[in-house]
Amino acid sequence: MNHLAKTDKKVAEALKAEIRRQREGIELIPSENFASLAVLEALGSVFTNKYSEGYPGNRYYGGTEHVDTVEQLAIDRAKALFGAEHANVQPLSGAPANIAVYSALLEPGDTVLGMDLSHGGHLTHGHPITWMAKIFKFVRYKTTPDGMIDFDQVRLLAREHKPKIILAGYSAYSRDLDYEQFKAIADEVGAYTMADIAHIAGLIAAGEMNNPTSLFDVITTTTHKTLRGPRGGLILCKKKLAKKIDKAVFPGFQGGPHENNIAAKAIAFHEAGQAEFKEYARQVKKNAKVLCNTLEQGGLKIMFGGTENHLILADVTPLGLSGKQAQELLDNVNITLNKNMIPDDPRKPMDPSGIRLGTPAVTTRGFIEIDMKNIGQAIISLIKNPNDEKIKTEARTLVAELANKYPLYSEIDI
Ligand code: DSN
Repeated sequence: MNHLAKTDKKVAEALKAEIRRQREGIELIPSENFASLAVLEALGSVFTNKYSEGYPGNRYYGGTEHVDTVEQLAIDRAKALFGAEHANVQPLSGAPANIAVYSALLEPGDTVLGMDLSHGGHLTHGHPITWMAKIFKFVRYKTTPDGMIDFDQVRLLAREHKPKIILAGYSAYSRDLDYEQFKAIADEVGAYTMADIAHIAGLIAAGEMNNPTSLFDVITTTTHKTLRGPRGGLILCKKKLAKKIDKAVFPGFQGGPHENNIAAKAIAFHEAGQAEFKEYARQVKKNAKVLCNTLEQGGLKIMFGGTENHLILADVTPLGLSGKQAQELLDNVNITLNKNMIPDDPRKPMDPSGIRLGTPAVTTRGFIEIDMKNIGQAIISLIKNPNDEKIKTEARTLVAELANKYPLYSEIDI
C-alpha cells in the first residue's frame, strides 16, 4: 500500500480501517465473504486499463489478446463448474445480470412470476420500487406457513397470468429449491425457466445444493457471495439462448467489460473447483445448522422451519427487540448481520421484525461448529439483555478471541 499511502492518505486510512474492521469483527451478513489474495491481486491489476467491447476473438478494440485469454478462461471454467452450455461473464453484478436476462427474453409489458421480497425474493425479481417493474409486469408467489414454496399458488398464478419467465431464486430464503416442480409448471404455460442462484452459487458449485443448470433455460448469479470471488455477475444459459443473452449484455445493456474483474472471476471459478472448496461448502452448511439451532433454542423464531443452506432468517420480536435494534446492538460488539423483513412482515423495511445472518464469511476464516454455538449464545444473551454492559463486554471478548484464533488477511501489512 506504499503508493496509495503516498498518493491519497485519506483513502489509505479508510482502507486500513476497513481491513481492521474485517479482521477484528465477526461477519455474519450471509451475502458477504472474504475473497482470496489471488482474487484481490487480479482485481487490482492492469487489466483495469483495457477496453474490450465485444467477446473473446470478436472485439471492437485492438490489443485484446490477453484479456481474451482471461475472459475465455473465465467462460470455460464457469461452464465446467456448473455444467452449463454457455456462459457470459461480463455482467457487472447480479442486478445487471437479471436485467440483461429480462431484456433478452421479454418485450415491454411481458410478465415474470417470481418470489415475493418479504418471503425471501430479491428486489430485482419485480419489487414495485424498481424501474424494471415499470417496464415488465411482475407477479409474486409466496411460501406456505411451514416455509415451503407454495407450488399450488405458483401453478395458479402461472395459469392465470401466463408469465413468459418463471423465476426461482432468493436472497433471504433458507431452503433448497425443487427446480423440477418449477420446470413442470413453466412447461405447462410455455414459460422460460430462470434461476437466480446468487446466494447459493458456491454451495451448488460444490455439489452441496440442487443444481438447476441442466434443467433451466437461464441461471444468473453474483460471484462474490458463497462463490467467494470478486464483486460481479454471471449468466449461464442453454446454447439456444446464447446469442440473445450475449447481445442483451453487450451491446444491449452494458459497455466495456471490466476485465480486471473477469480475470478475478476466472480465478474464483478455478478455486471453487478444488477439493478444499467442497469441504468449505460442507462446513458452511454445518455451521449454519448449529447457529440456527442455537438461536432457536435461545428463543428466536426461525423462519422457513430451519436452514438447508448458508443463511438463517429469524424473527427477533419474540425477545422484545426489532430487527433494527438487534442489528445495532450486535454492531456495537463487532458482530455484523442485517435487519430483514420476515414473510408478510407487519413492520417497515427500515425497522423490520427480523435479522438475516449466515456463515459463508466466518467459515472462510475457519470457524467450526463450536464457534457457531458460542456466537449464537452470545447473540441470544445480548438480545435478551440489551442494556447489560457485562454481557456486552463478554461478547466483545469472545469476538476478539475468535478474531485472533482465525486471522484474516494476515499477509497484508498495514
Ligand atoms: N444485497 C444482496 C444481499 O445482501 O443479499 C442481494 O443483492
